[in-house]
Amino acid sequence: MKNYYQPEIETASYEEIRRIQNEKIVKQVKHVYDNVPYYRNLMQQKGLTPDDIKSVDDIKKLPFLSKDDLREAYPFGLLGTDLKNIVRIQSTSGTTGKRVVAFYTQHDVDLWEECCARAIVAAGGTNEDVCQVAYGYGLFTGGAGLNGGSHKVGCMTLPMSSGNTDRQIQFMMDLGATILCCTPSYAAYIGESLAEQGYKPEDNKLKAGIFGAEPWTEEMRQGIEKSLGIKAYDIYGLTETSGPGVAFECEEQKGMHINEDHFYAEIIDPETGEVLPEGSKGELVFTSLDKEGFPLLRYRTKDICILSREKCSCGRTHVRMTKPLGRSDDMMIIRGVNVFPSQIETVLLKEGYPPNYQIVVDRVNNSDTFDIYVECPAELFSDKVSEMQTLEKNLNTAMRSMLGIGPKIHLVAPKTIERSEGKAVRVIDKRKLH
Ligand code: DLL
Repeated sequence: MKNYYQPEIETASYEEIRRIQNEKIVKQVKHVYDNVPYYRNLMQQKGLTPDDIKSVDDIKKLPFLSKDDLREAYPFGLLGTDLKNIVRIQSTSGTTGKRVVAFYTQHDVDLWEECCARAIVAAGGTNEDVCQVAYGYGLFTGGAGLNGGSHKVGCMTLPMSSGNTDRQIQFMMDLGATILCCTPSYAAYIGESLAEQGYKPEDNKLKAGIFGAEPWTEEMRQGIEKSLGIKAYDIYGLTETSGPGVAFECEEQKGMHINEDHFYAEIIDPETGEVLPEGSKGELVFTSLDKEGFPLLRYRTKDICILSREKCSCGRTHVRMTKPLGRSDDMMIIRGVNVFPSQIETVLLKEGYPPNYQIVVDRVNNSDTFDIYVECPAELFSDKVSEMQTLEKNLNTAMRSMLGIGPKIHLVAPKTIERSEGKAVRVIDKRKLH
């Protein structure tokens, strides 16, 4: 038997989904125009009024929003309603400069949790399940989103948050968790830890995992499925659109269905902004069709992917997206934290180092390693190991306070980092995630 959380909408015909989207977009554009002066201004610059948007086909006329707009409008500039209607905020893992704060009304929280509930049911979840949520709780959207979805499905929810792996394992085994929600790298780590403690995959009661928030490969999926004895499902989302649950995998495990009744997806050429036809690889852009608190129109995710309307055997009709195949900006996700090379450069310059550096990221035993090689200015360079270690330690502290995670710093002799004649290669990402 097929399981859906909201069967009517999840299996609605293409025409029905279009009808709903057309109805919602007209209302939403008016809502944004009337309540978000920042976006009204962008529309006016293009000579647009809400009357110009009569269906989702007209969305392509609307201006884009990017992370830069979010930064400029921080904190309240893109708020879509009176603050008294807001019941919650969530935020990204970036630092102050890069931080995104998203606002939710109760309606928005319900909508978001329903999207997560759809993902849990698609992974086989029912009210008989025990759902262990090991995504971080707090500002990060992972814990809150899956926690809410699990409640809606009626699972017994274990609000573990991330970390404290021994305790995760104890609760998992003692309370008989059947569904695990966390990042894929943490799932792999939990798998390894279970094996180290002498458990075999069949010793746990887990049947499924819902893993996302960072890139992961098919090989990693197979490894996790084997070590935990489960089926591992991908889930996608971003703080700007609400959080996890914008798209999720079904039993086919072949791309993620986008919840199209809430989010209208486009693929654009990241250079020109032109909308590309179905099947093209490009940057994913989302328009939220019915959010009240943070109603972003045409938000550029920077995630590169492909959309497909190929029929899915699960019966869901919503368009599917591939895993993100890369990003059109230089953001890296290291141990779940968003890191931009520009932040690293800022720290180096502030601490008196030249911007000659190289970032090396790798994945060893399913966890990310993060090294930065930095040229030491001649006046600071010393042949005393202890002096160099002190410099490295200080730089590590400065990086940690900017990025939220601490890289291993390697100070190297002046002029030893290769110079480039074209674009400098600042980042060497060996993780082979795409
Ligand atoms: O990571 C929301 C989330 C939480 C998704 C839990 C899934 C599960 P942010 O911290 O705002 O939100 O980061 C969003 O993470 O633009 C992608 O680049 C990346 N990302 C999210 N899900 C996936 C995935 C959450 N399944 C950014 N595969 C996005 C690859 C993903 N990358």
